Amino acid sequence: MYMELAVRMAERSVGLTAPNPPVGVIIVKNGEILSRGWTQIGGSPHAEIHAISQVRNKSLLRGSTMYSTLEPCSHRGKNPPCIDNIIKYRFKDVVISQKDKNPLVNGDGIKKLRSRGIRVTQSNFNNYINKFNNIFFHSINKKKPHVCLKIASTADGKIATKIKDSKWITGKRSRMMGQYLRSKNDCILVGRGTVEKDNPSLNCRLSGLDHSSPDIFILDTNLSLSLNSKIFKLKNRKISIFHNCSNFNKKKYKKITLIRLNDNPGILNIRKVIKLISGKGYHRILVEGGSKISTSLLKNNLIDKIYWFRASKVIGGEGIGAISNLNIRKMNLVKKFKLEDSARVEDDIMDIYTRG
Ligand code: AOF
Ligand code: ZN
Repeated sequence: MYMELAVRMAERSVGLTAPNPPVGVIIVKNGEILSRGWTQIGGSPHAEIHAISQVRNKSLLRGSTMYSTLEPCSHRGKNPPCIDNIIKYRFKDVVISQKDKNPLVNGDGIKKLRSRGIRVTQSNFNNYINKFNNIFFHSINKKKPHVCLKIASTADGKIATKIKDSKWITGKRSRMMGQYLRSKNDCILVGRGTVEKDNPSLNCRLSGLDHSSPDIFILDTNLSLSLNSKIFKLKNRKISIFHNCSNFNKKKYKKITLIRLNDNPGILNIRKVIKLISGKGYHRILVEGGSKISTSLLKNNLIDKIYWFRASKVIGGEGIGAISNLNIRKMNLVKKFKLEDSARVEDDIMDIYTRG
């Protein structure tokens, strides 16, 4: 039960902790919860320290049990080692759900706590928390971050009319869900076309979550995007552009980070892009279109999850499809997904697919 609560705490911080993973902690003594903690914005302080800091009378911590969704760290990074405080305040037990597969920790936290007489047990809680932590492990160890694609289309899978009119396809509530998704990811990735045509602000304006608009990555092969778009005027947003240009006016891009890929002219290698984003400490990427980027991610089997919002509207064959040509001729070559969930959202349907 306590680990389940710890998971709830970790869930609070999903999308806010990059480059660190979201961790949740519950501190218990004699069947009573003393404190709760979760990894704070930007990854500091760690969940254990957040939980400990909320117990005013530190002597209460002596003999208590800490439930953590991840092994407490033993290394000194941006934050001091969590185990130092666990030892200092004389915890009796630490229950973890998983070892931290970050090579800097990887069982060392468990070993050091045990060497100081603290009992450490691993309660392999359920697949849910493993899936949760695995996103971080895959990203840091294999440079394979979690890629979630959001599509807002008509019932016949179109994202715009033939003259590229797309406002609005889905309803207000679906668009609010879209904003919530932004808050639960470490960054947003979009193609140049989306910025140019939709002129989105790509932020989360939901009340109480307006501090959780993630950093933005744009693919703009030839750096042809006009800097008059709305997102370049937003305050406090970190924006990076992947491009493939050797000649451009650097001064124009004052606050924007430019990342040049030395690919063939006119092409950006999406595999490289995803790896580079992961290498920068972003483990959950939300892709918000358009069809070019969605198609190339699908082709490369890089999509882990799709949130597909489908309005009760039909545009017809000349509209622009959510996904363009994949050149698939046989059914055994189609891209397969599992339908994880499906819900009605006003007059739209939200289907959640996971990697098949
Ligand atoms: C914890 N509790 O809440 C989190 C942990 O650079 P640092 O010092 O912030 O350390 C980052 C590493 O710590 C990160 O890569 C991951 O292994 C672990 N994250 N550890 O004890 C936490 N978020
Ligand atoms: Zn720590």
